[in-house]
Amino acid sequence: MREKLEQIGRMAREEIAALAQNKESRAEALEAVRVKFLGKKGEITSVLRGMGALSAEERPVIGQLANEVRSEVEKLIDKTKKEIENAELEYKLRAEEIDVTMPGKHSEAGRLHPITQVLNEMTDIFVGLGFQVVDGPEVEYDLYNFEKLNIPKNHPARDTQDTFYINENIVLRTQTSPVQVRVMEKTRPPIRIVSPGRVYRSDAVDATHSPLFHQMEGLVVDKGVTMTDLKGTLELFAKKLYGENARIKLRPHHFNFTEPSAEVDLCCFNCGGKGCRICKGEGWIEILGAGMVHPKVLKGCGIDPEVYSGFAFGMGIERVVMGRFSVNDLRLFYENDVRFLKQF
Ligand code: 2U9
Repeated sequence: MREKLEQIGRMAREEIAALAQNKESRAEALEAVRVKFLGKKGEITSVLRGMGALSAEERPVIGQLANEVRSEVEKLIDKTKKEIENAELEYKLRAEEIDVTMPGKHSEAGRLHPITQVLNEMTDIFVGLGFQVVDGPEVEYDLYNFEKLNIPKNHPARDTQDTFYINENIVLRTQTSPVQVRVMEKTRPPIRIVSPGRVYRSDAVDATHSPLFHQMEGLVVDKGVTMTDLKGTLELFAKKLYGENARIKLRPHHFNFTEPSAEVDLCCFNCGGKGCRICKGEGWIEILGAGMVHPKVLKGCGIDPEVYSGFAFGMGIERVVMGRFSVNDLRLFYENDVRFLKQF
């Protein structure tokens, strides 16, 4: 039995030492060794079980030897376990090491499209003047897009040459005015709103035309609103957008939805009115259309024109963006060429 125990001790030492070669799953292999020698059915336990057959003199001697071998194997296993754990931790720390001196990975930040940038800037100016921003459908009833704006059935704007029809009664909105109509129908004055957004016209694409473009319209309805309020508001807007020296003038015009109506010109920001390439020698650049809301339009939206009056204006955004960034071809804004868009 002595020899058997000494052999067990030797075998355990050899098997534990052999674990060093086994780089993978050393922890599991060590556990297997523990079970083999120290487990309930292990080698040492079975020797201890057989001690009943020994003589009274041999029993304590072999018992002591068995305990010594067991404690030696236990210690060896514990020591090896710690070594394995340390080695694994070391490996993990190395594998997860971050070299803070490595150059960073550059991720390019996106930016807003130039049209959105200008649209936001214009919207902010009106918000600063107490206007609310409203949105509405881009697919509209012709009732809201034309009829309620005093644009009769035979009007050229209604022609399929100019307007995209979904069916007889539904169009892609050609202006954002139907948004204002919807607000007037639902809201009691005072009303002070702007409606920025996409609009559609059946135009052939060229440097200054696109079947999809952007507009911002505004509407103010209250008691005692006059043309003076319109001019003051637009003058303030022009100064905020083009700088304190900006000047505007109103030219008589005709729109079905406003009476009187005007086109509004901005004194050329390039030459100051002398005439140059930008303003085509005129000294002035047309920037928007405006007028006093037609009494028929107010009435059609449930607002009494005897009590209330209002002014409205509308402008194309692309023209402002082109002027701002000195771009002379509208198509560039829709081609999504990042090399172009990155510049703004
Ligand atoms: C309601 C009543 C009146 C909106 C207006 C204009 C004048 C105008 C054009 C500018 C360039 C369209 O993009 S463009 O081609 N717009 O000239 N728009 S007054 O008048 C309204 C709107 C809603 C209920």
